[in-house]
Amino acid sequence: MDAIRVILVVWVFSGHILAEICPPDWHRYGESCYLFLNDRMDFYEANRTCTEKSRATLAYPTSQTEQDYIWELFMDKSPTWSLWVGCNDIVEEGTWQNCPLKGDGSGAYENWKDGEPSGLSDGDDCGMMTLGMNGKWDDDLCTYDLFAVCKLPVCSVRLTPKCLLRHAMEELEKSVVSCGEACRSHPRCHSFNLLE
Ligand SMILES: [Ca+2]
Ligand SMILES: [Ca+2]
Repeated sequence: MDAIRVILVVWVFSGHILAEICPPDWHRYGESCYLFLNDRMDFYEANRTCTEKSRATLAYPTSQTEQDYIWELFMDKSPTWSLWVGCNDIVEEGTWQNCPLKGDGSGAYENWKDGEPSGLSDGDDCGMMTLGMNGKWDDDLCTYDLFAVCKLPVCSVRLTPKCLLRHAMEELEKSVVSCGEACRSHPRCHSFNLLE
């Protein structure tokens, strides 16, 4: 039984705790979880890999702070290649999915390099954060092998509280409040952990 070390308790309901967590090895930022894919792969395989992992999607930032966070995740790996951003105009040339074009009036976040997406040649249909331009977006061939980051919303799970009091497990099925009360009843208990 693994201890869940970081739990954001947002709600106590019917003796259960609603906790928001990310899968193991994923990074939490805001209300989302992120996973860096260590192997380089083309856009299609990167998408497929994200979908196979907890039904995630290829990450595309919707704010500058999220762009910065994803970029930092990437730069921590001392990369030598660029990173996919989950935007493309594969279905219809010039109609971009997930990423708005400059000045489209939507007000949605975009980070295109000047003059991009250029779409100059067939197949320049996939967005990437370019290493040489500090993460600015460019459209290029979807068949390049690049790094990628998957994203999914934090998972809400209900936990039945079990208390670890004074290094002894006590299963208190009523609620997290029971753990607090049990701790208070022990003269030397100053805190308790919740185990799943
Ligand atoms: Ca294109
Ligand atoms: Ca381009």
